[in-house]
Amino acid sequence: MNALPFASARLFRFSGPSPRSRRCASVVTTLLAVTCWQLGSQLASASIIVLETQQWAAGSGGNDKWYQLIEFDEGPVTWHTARDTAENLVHDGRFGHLATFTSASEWLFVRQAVLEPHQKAFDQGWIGATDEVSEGNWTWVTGEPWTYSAPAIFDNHTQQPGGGEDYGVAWLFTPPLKWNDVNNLRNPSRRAVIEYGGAHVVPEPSTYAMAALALLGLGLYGWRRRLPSTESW
Ligand SMILES: [Ca+2]
Ligand SMILES: [Ca+2]
Repeated sequence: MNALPFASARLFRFSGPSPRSRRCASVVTTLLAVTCWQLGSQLASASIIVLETQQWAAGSGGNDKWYQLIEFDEGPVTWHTARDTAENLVHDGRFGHLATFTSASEWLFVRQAVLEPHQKAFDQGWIGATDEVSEGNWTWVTGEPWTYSAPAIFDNHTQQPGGGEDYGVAWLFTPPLKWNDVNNLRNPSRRAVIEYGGAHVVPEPSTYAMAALALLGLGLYGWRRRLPSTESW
């Protein structure tokens, strides 16, 4: 038998309780804390830029939901990519979806508070409207009834190269802003309008990171407490 296992055991025994190992444990704790914090931030921000976030407060006659205008870092995307991205975003503990407007007051709030501050010529943002299943029968991604459509200037062109115009955008031209129908592939959009509604469903990703950090900290604290103190040597 070679003596390496014994030597390793002795090395561990003597290096554990030294002041140096305690400093190392502190450094490791700090590095892991920073890593967890950064991971949480990255998960929360993904590959989008948030241009505006506003809550339609109940105190102002709203529904307490949050609305965002986002921009994709890497350029225009299809409606389906925007839809899937929206459904993986979380804000205030609520999942997102492409925004739906079922009343004049909801659209007025989002138009004025979220979109008009970022209006831009020849720009547009995906919203949660589509007639991809049945031409001319517009629906919301959430399944809410199509009860309000006054801002829509849909003409349902079907002769465009690459198929028809089956996906809704908020036209970010000069006010009053409208909803237009565009072709998914020919007119991809760099922006999207997100709505965070309903009950709180999941913690923020950063909350998971903070919980992991807390557990890690407790584990390291327990490990350090189990080490013999320097004074006993
Ligand atoms: Ca809505
Ligand atoms: Ca259409």
